[in-house]
Amino acid sequence: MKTRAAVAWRAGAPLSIETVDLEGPRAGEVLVEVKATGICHTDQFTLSGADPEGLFPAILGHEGAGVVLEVGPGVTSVRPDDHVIPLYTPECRECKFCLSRKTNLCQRIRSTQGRGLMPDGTSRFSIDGKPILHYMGTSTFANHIVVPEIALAKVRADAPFDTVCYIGCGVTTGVGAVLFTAKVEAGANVAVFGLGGIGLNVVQGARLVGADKIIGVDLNPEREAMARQFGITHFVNPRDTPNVVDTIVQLTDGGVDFSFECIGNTSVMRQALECTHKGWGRSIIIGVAPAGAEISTRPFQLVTGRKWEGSAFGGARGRTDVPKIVDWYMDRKIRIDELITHRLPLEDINRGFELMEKGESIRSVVIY
Ligand code: NAD
Ligand code: AHE
Ligand code: ZN
Repeated sequence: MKTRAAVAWRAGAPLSIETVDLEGPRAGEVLVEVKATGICHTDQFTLSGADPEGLFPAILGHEGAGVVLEVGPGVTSVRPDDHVIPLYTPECRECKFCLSRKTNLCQRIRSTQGRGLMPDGTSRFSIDGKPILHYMGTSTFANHIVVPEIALAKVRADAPFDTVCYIGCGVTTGVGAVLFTAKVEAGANVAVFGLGGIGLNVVQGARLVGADKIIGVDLNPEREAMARQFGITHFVNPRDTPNVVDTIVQLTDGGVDFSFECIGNTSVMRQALECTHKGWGRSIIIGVAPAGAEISTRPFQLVTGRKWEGSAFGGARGRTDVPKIVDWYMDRKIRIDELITHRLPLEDINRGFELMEKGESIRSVVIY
């Protein structure tokens, strides 16, 4: 079939709207009509050329929601008309990683996914017979996609596509990092570095579990008002204080119990670790740093009991946890609507990237 997609021909160039050929689903695969997709900072990171795994030409996008149109042979867990969220972290429930119960990082299709290919080593997208690569196993900047069955969470049909698409990455990453990775307890003090599309979801996760102080840190003063609505109790702008770490340590009688880095800046990652409490502080890295970047701190920070950790897709097991997160949104336990600041047609997708780069949006969503 033919579909419309925003194609990334090369790093650093704007996306180009094209008519693309899409082959139908093979065994274990599913054809999905994408109804809406968010634009995440990771899409911008890959498009910029800073991602070591970034391959071109490709169809980016990994924060979508849509409807199943057709299933390939052997598919049993979804059927046509089901509403689904594509998962860049699949859940096969059979690999060593899934069975360990220690991680959400299912590795069943990771190697082909990282090469922009379907599990059989081929692409379903092409233009004039020339293959176009998939991205993160999802490619939600295409109106129609083919994905493996294990990379689809089936969600309730009354949930609106233009908001729950955000659960495909940002919401789950932020809320999940608090609930599933850090398991923040009620009464804990928390610092969140970066109050964008991910950080604000960390903030609302911290509020959900009953954190005490929630300190938001951002260079953009415009972020404070929205972050207060979502639960921060204190706002720190690094431009207004000589030492962010000291400021947070003083606010919390020795440091926070948990911190989250939601930027991808290795200097900030160090601050995030060092503002946690001696003896037990835990700092969770969520931000994605550019190729070749390294983190550093005095080992003494770890000797004295702080822990440096990371979280991908919020530690969520997609097929199991994503439908529950959709329920939390529908039951108004978490908020999404206010975070979707812009809605755009596919033709204007580059504007969504500009808004993010200028710090004018939290999430832009493309509606097909
Ligand atoms: P965003 O652009 O919406 O937000 C980033 C925020 O950080 C902005 O508000 C910006 O003003 C602030 N900021 C930038 N530099 C700063 C600094 N030095 N000090 C304080 N604040 C600063 O981006 P996002 O969509 O929220 O993504 C954040 C990061 O998380 C990105 O690196 C993205 O790739 C990554 N990410 C990781 C995962 C994961 O699973 N680990 C999932 C999604 C996104
Ligand atoms: N390709 C980058 C790594 C990018 C990365 O860490 N991606 C996160 C999701 S970001 C979503 O917005 C992730 O899930 N990582 C786990 C994985 O297996 O990729 C690089 O540095 O090579
Ligand atoms: Zn993302």
